Amino acid sequence: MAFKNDFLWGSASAAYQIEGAHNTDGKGQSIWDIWAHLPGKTFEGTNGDIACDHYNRYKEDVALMKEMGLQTYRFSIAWTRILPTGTGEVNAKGIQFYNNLIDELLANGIVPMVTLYHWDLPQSLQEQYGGWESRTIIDDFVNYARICFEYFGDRVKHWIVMNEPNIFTSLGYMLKLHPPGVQDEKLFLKTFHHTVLAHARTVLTYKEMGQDGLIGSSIAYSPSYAATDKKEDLEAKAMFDATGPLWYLDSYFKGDYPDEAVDYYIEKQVMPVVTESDYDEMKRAALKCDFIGINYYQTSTVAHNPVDGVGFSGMNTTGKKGTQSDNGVPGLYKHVRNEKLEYTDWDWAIDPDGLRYGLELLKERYDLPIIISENGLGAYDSLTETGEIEDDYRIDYLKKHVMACDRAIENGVDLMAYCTWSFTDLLSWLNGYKKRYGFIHIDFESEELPRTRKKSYEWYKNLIASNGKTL
Ligand code: BGP
Repeated sequence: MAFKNDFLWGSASAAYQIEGAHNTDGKGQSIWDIWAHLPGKTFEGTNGDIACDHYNRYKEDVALMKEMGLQTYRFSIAWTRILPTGTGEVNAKGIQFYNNLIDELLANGIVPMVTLYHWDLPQSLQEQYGGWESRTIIDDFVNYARICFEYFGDRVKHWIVMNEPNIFTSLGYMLKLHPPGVQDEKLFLKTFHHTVLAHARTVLTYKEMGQDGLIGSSIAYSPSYAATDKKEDLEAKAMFDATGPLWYLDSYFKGDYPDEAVDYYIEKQVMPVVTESDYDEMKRAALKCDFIGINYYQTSTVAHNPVDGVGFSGMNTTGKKGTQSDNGVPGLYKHVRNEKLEYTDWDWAIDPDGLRYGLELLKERYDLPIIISENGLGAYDSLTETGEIEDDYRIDYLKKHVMACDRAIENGVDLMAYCTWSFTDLLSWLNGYKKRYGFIHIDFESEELPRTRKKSYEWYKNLIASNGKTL
């Protein structure tokens, strides 16, 4: 296999999806603490108030990681534990929690990989100035990041500034599925641009502080195919790429926006204000990024969509396979089902070779090392009569994706780490607790939240021990 000796085999989580303890030890409220309690916003009203209770059980969880031989654990810091209202006094108990977690990981030989922002914006900043809608967020974010670097930078050497800024801004400002539940394309592009600037200034700050670790951000990446080789489908694919993956990746890792998409947005009168000094900062930061983080779940197959064609018709959050209808942007493109691929119960395309293809495209366009910060299969898991979880489908999914990584490395991709989503089962933002991703099953019906190793746990353990050879 092509994995180098310092390759990191890991697994990932995010604060809101796992920690619980939503109002413990001085933590402030985040936009998700509020949103998940609004009627009809999440699947059957599920929320992260308790989640996996990782805040209180982190030692038990780290012990399971250690036993598995996990080499890196990616988790996020809840801004509201460090600064309950987003700015102001540091909350010592929040610092203490992450110090404890980091120390516990290191004591067990696990490299901490920290995400600074995994969607849980302090509610207070949303109320004060609309959160990501205002440029004020940039300085507030950098202030928060600087505090994290000061407290944790001596031990944390892998930093992911943003998690999927493309998802939280589009679902928050276009599709009305995430807080603040707005539909306004201009605002979506503006908030996304503010994430680019917050990321850029954070990267520059990190380097100016003389910190000696690695820093980047993670984008949700769906490489695309044209549905056919007809001209109109190829054009649709090109516009999907320009307004989608390239818009997100170029801004973060080239310091620029793709011309075709800029022209399109100017004509549509939704192009955000991007000043010369923004471009300058973006470009300087792009040169300082140590890696590209990608979360890979699926590819997109794209077809022509007439001006009176389909718009956004919702996502399958029920887990009933085949209920996802085509979504698109009228006049630009639509996503269609790819008959060559298998789909999950939530209608996500399963496409391991799409990962290899995507990694190679990234190598070609950005030529940076890459961290896969998420990849995994959301599925229903059930216990056998003897209480086991035989998740062969998950093993099969992960195995094929790891093989794709191996091929990409063979083809010249500098892949540093692979993190599965997720280590334990956890809360899915919109799909509740029944869509499971973990190596560790958690019985969310039981107050004790018991943890049980799944069959995939042993499989990943062996894979890590052999550095990928036991595929
Ligand atoms: C990514 C997020 C994760 C996680 C994952 C699975 O977009 O970064 O936080 O939720 O997707 O998604 P879902 O829970 O919708 O199945």
